[in-house]
Amino acid sequence: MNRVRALQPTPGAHDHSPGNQDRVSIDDVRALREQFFDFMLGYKFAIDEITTKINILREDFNNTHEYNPIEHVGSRLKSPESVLEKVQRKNYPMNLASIRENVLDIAGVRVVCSFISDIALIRDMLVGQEDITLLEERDYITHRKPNGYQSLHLIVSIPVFRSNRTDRMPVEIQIRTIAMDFWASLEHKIYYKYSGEVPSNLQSDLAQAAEVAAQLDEKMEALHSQVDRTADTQHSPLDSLDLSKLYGLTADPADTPPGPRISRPRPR
Ligand code: 0O2
Repeated sequence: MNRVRALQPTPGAHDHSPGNQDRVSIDDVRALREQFFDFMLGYKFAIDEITTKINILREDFNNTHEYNPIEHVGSRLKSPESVLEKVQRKNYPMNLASIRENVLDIAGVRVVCSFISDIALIRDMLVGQEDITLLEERDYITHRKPNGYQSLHLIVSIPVFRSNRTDRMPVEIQIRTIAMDFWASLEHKIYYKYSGEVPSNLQSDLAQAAEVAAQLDEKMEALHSQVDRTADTQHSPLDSLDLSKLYGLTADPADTPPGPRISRPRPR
């Protein structure tokens, strides 16, 4: 296994006392740690910015269209070990400037949608925002990976307003359906269990499962658009104006007339 190379200290931060040219002092280590913490904090703020944007879209979309295309939003900040492992694997120079320039997935946000058509919807709503710049796009849905992986990956940059400066930070946004997410999380576990050397029978089972997941997505999409067409014709102009959600109020149960609970067996 490769050993991760150490991060180079800030130039000029060495202990230069005689005989100590190559030794790193405790102050160097402390300074490096603070620098790295500040560096990573910027990515954490970038995740917060993107997550807020997605939550706003979710709430607004729900309000405007009475439909919520976002099932789940998750995020992760790449661990220092994974950042350093990637720098080493890709042979990038081991310093903060190089990491900033080359490792664009330190901040990661994952959006899980209900239907395939929601993916483009979310993508366009995010990329269309004034302060978001699209840096890179990888469409693993149109071009499924050989192992079956499907997802839309965007690398975007957004401004993060710090106390003394504004930094434009990259964020990797992965957008996928529930079925794609289900597949990817299992494949991820299998991949790590076998340290990347997945036996060929499992590989072909995974590829088959990815095909089934893709077929399920298509089927659900078709059902969804049928239901959508029906719902369009069933809107009542007498719908009441209910602002309770806006103010965090819930209806007083005393206002609800008691009635029998009717439970119908679900057809099997
Ligand atoms: P984690 O734990 O999700 O952060 P590289 O980082 O070099 O491997 P690259 O070229 O930067 O990859 O980007 P790529 O392949 O477009 O996307 C990398 C990320 O996408 C991975 O991050 C995974 O989250 C996801 N991904 C890509 N391919 C697969 C796959 O085959 N299976 C699964 N389950 N996920 C995949 P990390 O950092 O590897 O992992």
